[in-house]
Amino acid sequence: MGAPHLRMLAGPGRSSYFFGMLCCLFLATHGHAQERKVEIEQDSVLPIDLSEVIVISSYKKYLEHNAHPKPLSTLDEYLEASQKVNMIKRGAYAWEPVLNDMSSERLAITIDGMRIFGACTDKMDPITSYVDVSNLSEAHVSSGQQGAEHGYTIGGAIDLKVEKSNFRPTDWEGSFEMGGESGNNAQIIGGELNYSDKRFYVDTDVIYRKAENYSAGGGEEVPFSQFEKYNVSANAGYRFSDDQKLSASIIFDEARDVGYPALPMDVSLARAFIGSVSWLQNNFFGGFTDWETKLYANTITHIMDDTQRPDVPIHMDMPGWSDTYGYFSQTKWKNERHKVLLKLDGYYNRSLAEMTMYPNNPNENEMFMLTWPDVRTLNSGFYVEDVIQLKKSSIKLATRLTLQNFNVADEFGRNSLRIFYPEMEQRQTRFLKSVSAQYHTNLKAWHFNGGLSYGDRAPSVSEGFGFYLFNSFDGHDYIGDPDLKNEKALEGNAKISFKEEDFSMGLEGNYFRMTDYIIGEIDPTLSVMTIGADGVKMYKNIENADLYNVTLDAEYKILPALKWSGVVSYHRGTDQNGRNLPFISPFAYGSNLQYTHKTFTGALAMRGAGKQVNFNPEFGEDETEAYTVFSLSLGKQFSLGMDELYVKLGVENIFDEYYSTYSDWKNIPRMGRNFFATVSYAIN
Ligand SMILES: [Cu+2]
Repeated sequence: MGAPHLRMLAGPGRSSYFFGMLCCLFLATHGHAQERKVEIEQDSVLPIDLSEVIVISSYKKYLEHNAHPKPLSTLDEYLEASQKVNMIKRGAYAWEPVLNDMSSERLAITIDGMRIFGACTDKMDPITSYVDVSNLSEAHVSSGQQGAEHGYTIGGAIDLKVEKSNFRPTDWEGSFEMGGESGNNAQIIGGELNYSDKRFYVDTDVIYRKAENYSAGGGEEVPFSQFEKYNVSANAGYRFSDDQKLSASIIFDEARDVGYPALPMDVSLARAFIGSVSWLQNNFFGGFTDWETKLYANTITHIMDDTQRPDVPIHMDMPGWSDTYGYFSQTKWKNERHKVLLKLDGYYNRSLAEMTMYPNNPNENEMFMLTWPDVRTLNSGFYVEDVIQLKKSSIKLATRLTLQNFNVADEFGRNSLRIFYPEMEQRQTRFLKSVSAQYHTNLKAWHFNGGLSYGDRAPSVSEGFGFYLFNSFDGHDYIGDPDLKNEKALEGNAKISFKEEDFSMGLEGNYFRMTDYIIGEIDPTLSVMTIGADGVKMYKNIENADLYNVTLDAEYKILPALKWSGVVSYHRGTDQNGRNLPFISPFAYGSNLQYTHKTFTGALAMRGAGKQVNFNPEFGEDETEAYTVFSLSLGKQFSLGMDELYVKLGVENIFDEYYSTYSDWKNIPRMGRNFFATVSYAIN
């Protein structure tokens, strides 16, 4: 099963030695970075869904898919390379996924179907920061209500699939990997050891990453961009009979000394324990099959730290905790015409965050606030879908019904919010619904997909109950509103594609008409809590928001060994007054040329974006300049008896361009020219 990889990345000193050595071995490079190529198996899961599958690492897999430009990339880099996902960056670590111009609170992000919620009031710890490529086999990206299987959502879902040997008769397998990068002196080391037979399997892996401050194009160092993290995980399964299997999984992830150059604070500790037990039975009752039930629990601790920063006007301690307990149970049924999935799920989450301010003057009192007032969320959902096969086409109908209860458990926290909302209740219940219909048909090489759907969502903990959460992007303190209405979205999507052996092309678009869109609006009557803040915003429902996304992609096999792919995309987001919404991508493009011959691969990639014309200063945005960056990578595989050695070298941002993108928090620049090297060794 997949072995973990380690890569060794080189820093200036150590790396030059390392690179020199490798360069003597061969001169090829392959894939590189910015436009990391992602394997896309569109339509392979359910032909009807406009989903994208991102194949993540695993030693074996990147031999199979040796297109991977940089095998020991962070998970964030893998996601960023996909067509549908963008990433908001506050530093070099823990980027926040964006899908259809929507991020955390509008997405359902799961690990093997498990719900996990970050413990940071400032979004420094998206779920994706608590796993690593060593744990995962792939990420499934579903757009809009097509992601409703994983929970209520507006923008879509990203389900991260944990890699498992899964009773394959592979016996013992292991691998070792090292990587290095010159741009931030990163070092990566990892290993995997697995045993699997028909009755039993156990998989273990570990990965460690350490990076110093990175340098932007031109060589300028970006202070507070360092990080250190490690991740350990184990999965095991036991087969009781042909029909019944039990499996368990645990992931431990810890990051320390993580700098967030775009934010006023760093993180001294971010830690997660993620555990689950599953029961799988092929035959359920009646004609139902594939009955899977999972129980899970996870706990996250997040400690922010401003002690490394110079000139802090007032020192603050800001810890946060998030614990989630949940389950799901699902089963399938099918005949010639129908494929049905039924799923029951639920979770209980507790989110608590505090802020203590320590005035410089010892005669002043410390000030204590609950920024998340111990909010307990109980969510229960029911999901059903039916894929109906017609003569020349198929239709998928799906619905999710959800009951969501909030309980603001802390009295001090409730009383703080009652300053603004005197009538606020301790508990509230919301009923959420999603319905969707997707259609697919084809005529020879032409395919058409189209869909219509409706969904809504409850406010997030911050939107509903946050108390003076400072947003450094627009310089405002944010206060939640417990009485917010649910946000609703009517969504339409369509795709026309053409597929032949050597050439394929697709034009895809979607449109979200949102009502009661939740966003922070300035309240001039309130005064700020954070020293230096420009004002206070309250979360509000605005009348409407309209979001459009259009993507055109193509792939052409120029020669049997040479393939070109390219993509351009356009996005737009406005409210009822035509006001630009924040974090909407400008026109963007990418192009990738890939050479694969026997054990050798090479890739040359380009990626860029136009000037950000539709920005909005109210949300802290300015006009981000256009950019284009190039990268190159070369890979070669060697067989050493039964074992395999895989080496990959590359350079990202070849021309050392100084740039930032629309999703870089406060325009922090991206990394400049970055050489990387990866060595993987697999023992069979
Ligand atoms: Cu934080």
